[in-house]
Amino acid sequence: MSGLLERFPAPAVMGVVNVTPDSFSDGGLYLDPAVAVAHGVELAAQGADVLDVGGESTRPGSDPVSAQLELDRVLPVIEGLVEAGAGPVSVDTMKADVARRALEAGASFVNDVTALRNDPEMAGVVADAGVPICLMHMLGTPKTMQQDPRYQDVVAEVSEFLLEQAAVAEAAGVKRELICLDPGIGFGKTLDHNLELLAHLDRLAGLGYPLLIAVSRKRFLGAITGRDEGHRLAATIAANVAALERGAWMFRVHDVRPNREALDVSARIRAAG
Ligand code: PMM
Repeated sequence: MSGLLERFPAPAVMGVVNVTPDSFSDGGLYLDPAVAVAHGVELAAQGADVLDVGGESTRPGSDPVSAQLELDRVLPVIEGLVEAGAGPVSVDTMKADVARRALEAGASFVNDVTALRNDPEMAGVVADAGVPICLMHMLGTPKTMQQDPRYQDVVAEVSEFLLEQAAVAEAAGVKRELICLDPGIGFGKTLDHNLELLAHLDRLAGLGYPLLIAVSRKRFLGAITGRDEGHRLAATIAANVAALERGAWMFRVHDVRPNREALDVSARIRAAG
C-alpha cells in the first residue's frame, strides 16, 4: 500500500472533530454523536482529507479519562462518519484499546499525542492494523506540561525525541512510510518555544518523515494577537502558511475551508517558483 505522501498529497488538511466537554476551543459543541457526525461530514465537504476524532481533551491542566468513556464518545461518531462515507477517519487517542476498537469501527489512522509512550501496546496495534500513525512531542503530561517548560535547544530536543519514537514504531513493525511526526505546538512549550519550532520547521521537515502541524486556535496565537479562541482564524492561517513554507505536510485545523483555500494558494505559489 502507498505511503502517507501518496495517500495525502501536501498540503493535506486534517479536520478536528472533538467529542469532548472540555477541549479548549470547541469543548461541548459536538458531544451529541449526530451533531458530531454532521460536523465531520461538513468538514469533509469543505476539503478535509482526514477527520480526526478525539474523546479526551489534552488542554493544559486537563485530567485523563477512562478508556470506556473515550470509547463511548468516539465509537458512535466514527461509525457514523464511516457510514456517511465522510472518511478517512483518524482517532486521536493515547490508549491502545481505544485505537483498536476505533480501527475495528472503520478508523484508518491513529494520532497519538504521547508518541507511543502512554501505552506499551499502541505500537503493536498500529503495526497489526497496517495504518498510519502520527507521533507527537509533548513535555510531561497535559496536567503539568505548561508548568515552566524548559529546553536547552527546543528544536534539537524535539527532533531527537521524534526520531527515537519513530524508531520505536518501526521496531514494532510500523512501516516507515506510514509514520508522520508532529512537534506538538503548545504541549509543554512557552510562546518562544512554539515560535522557535515554527521558525525552524525546515529542520524537522528534514528528518525524513512527513510533518504534521497543529496550530489551530492555540493559546500562543492569542498571546500574540490578544484574541480569544473564537477569533484566531487569521492567526491560524498565518502560522499554517508559514509552516507550509518551511516544509510542513499536513495541517490539523478546526476551520477547514479557509485554511484549505489559503494553503492551496500558498502551495501553488511555491510550486510556481
Ligand atoms: N493538539 C490537540 C489535540 N490533538 N494532535 C496532534 N497530532 N497535534 C496537536 O498539536 C494536537 C493534537 C489540542 O487541540 P484541540 O483541543 O483543539 O483538539
